[in-house]
Formats: sequence, C-alpha cells, structure tokens
Amino acid sequence: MKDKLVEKLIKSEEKRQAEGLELIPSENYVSVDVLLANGSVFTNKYSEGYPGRRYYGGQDFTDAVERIAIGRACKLFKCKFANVQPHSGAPANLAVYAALLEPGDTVLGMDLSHGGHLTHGHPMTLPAKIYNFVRYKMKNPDTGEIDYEELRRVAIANKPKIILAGFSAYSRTLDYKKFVDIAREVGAITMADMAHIAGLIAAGVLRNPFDDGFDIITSTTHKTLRGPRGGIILTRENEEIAKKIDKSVFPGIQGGPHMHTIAAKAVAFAEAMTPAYKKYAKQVLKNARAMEGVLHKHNIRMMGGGTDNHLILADVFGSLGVTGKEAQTVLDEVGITLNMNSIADDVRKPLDPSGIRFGTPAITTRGFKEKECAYVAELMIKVLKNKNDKKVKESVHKEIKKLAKKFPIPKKFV
Ligand code: DSN
Repeated sequence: MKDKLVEKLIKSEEKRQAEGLELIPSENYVSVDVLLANGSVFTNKYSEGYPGRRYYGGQDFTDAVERIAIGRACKLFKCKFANVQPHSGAPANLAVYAALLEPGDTVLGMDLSHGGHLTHGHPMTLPAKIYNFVRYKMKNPDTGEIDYEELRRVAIANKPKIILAGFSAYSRTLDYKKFVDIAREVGAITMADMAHIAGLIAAGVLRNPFDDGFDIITSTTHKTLRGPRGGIILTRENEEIAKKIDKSVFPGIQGGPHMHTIAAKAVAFAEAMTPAYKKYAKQVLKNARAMEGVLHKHNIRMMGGGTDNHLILADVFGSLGVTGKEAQTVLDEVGITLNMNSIADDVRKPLDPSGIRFGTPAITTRGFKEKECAYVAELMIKVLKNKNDKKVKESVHKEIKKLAKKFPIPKKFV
C-alpha cells in the first residue's frame, strides 16, 4: 500500500488479532474469500434500487450478485423474501420499524438490562424517540426463563404492533412458539433479531424462529454467521410486508447499497451451507458449554445460570469482587479480549458494570475444542482472582500467546 500510515495500522490490527484470543461473542474471523469479495471493485458501483429496478446504468453484475445473495439467504434461513441491503443490524431494525409502524406505535421487546439490544428501544436511540417501546423480562435471571405470563399481560395491556424476540446478551433459548401465540392473540407482527445467533440458526443447531411462524427476522451477517459487516431482513412469506420493508430500506432509510458487502454476504451464505460450517456451529455450542462448566466449578454466577448458545454473561463483581471494567482491562493485558456488560438489574453503571460477556465463535473458528476452551476459562479466572499479581499475569499471557500460535487464524474454512 502507498499509504504507509494506514498500512501500518492494518498490519498492527492483523498482529493483534493473531496474537490474542478474541472472546467478544459478536466477533469472528472471515474467510479470505469473504475478504476478497468485500475488497472487490463492487465498491465502486452505485446501485440504488433493487435487481432489475435500478436508477443507474451498468447493473448487469450488481443485479446478478444481489440476486445470488437474496436466493442464498432465503435458502439458508427458509423464507420467501430477503433484503440484503441493510448496512448493519441497527439500520435493519430501524427499517422494519419504519416499514410497519406509525410514529407513536408500540413495540414490545426484551428489557435491555435483561439481555435486549440498544436498537430495541434504548431511550438514547432514534427509534425510542419515534416509537413507544414496552418491555418484558426474565422471570428469574438465575434461570433465564422469560416471564411469558408478564409478556402476555404487557401485550394485552399495550397492544403492540410488533412483538420483538431477540437479544445481544442473553444465553438461553427463547420459546418462539409462545411469542407467536401471544402475538396472534393481540394482532401483532412477530420480529426476531437473531444477530448473535444467525450462524447457529443457519447451521440448524439452534431453532429457526420461522419454524414457529415468526413473520420477520433481522440480523447482522458478521457475528456467528461469519460474513462481512452488514445486515439482512428476512420475511417468511408475507409479500406485502416484504414490499414495505424493501421500500423502507431504500429509499426510506438508506441510499446506495454497498454492493461489495452484498457480494461478500453471498459468499458467506454459501459457506454457511457447507457441512464444515455445520460442524463449526456445533463446536461453538460445545465450546461454550465447556467454558460454562469451568465457571460452575468455580461458583461464578452466570446470567441464566449458564448457556444454551455461544455466549456467557458472568457476574464477576458479585462472584469475585472484580468489576466488569477491571476484568475487561486485566484480561486485555494478558491477551484475552472480551467486553464488560451490565447484568440483569445491575446495581452498577453501564461504564463499569458487574459483568463480563464472552463467547466462543471466534476461538472456534481458530480450531479450539472443549479442552482449550476450558483451559482458557481457567486462565481467565486465575487472572481475575490475581488481578494485581504481575507474575501470574505474565505466565497467563505466555500461555495465551502459545495457544494463539498453536491455533493460527485460518484463511479458508471450506
Ligand atoms: N455490538 C454488538 C454486540 O456486541 O452484541 C451488537 O450491537
């Protein structure tokens, strides 16, 4: 590269990723093929509109690649319609709200402090300024079961137009059928935000909300799904809804689609259909369970009491007297990257909460199995219990570097 300054930063980031262990559960490593598509000349092209209905000329290949991405997304997630243009998860969610709601209409979503996401109605977001968000919670944070009776009560009382299932810090399984039954009772549309677990659904190791009759699914494409940074909106079968969503994405919210990202999404969707990917997804779950086992052994409290998916939210403040921020910082020092996170009904503030959130998608891509994951969990706890002990931290850092060397980031998966 001619720009040495940026080149140096890219190389430094490459080195950081190679030498440390990535446990942020929303991150992953993409294949070289996804990177090639993402870095391709499609980035040069403007393609406002949809295949066959563009506003600019020169669309033979953009049309073809977007059609491929749409077809693969529909096949992968078993639905009739897909919009592959959302730039990421937040615009995908906003596009659905804007497609189906009038200002002031109500959405019923998971409480943010119980695992929901910012875009599900945090007061600081634009959707929360336009629409009315009401909440459901877990019945008991130590089991993770959603309080479906409360959900039904709130739905009946507030008549939401959308009932939203989905999360970014929840580790148990949702009963999608119950959501659908309640939505039908109150005449709401069902929307699942599966950003975190899209890859696990694609591989069939977690349940697909469409199988229980959900109307819409939104997702990012770069987490467990292992594609480029981006978003998608899927509609199970209702063409009227799908058309409204298309209009809402463009021209409602976005301008020109990022065709290079759409090309990379197409590549990632094909990768997610392979037997190798299914094996990967299964291992993601096994690895998370292995880490859960270690936390149980050390009596560390986990939200939901453990995990059914790829992530764990641990109450390190309650269990070890270390705040989430302290834990994130000290683990960073030894080459383990994860994020501090509020726990349910946290008494601490979001910028120094009680919890840490971590998961297995990225280390599983590197080839980690249960044994290595359990070992990493042991090392994490060792560091947290000895956060001021330089010698312990140095020895753990050495172990992490060794693991990172033994399991290099792969370039190809299929
Ligand atoms: N930032 C993503 C996550 O880490 O879960 C979701 O927005």
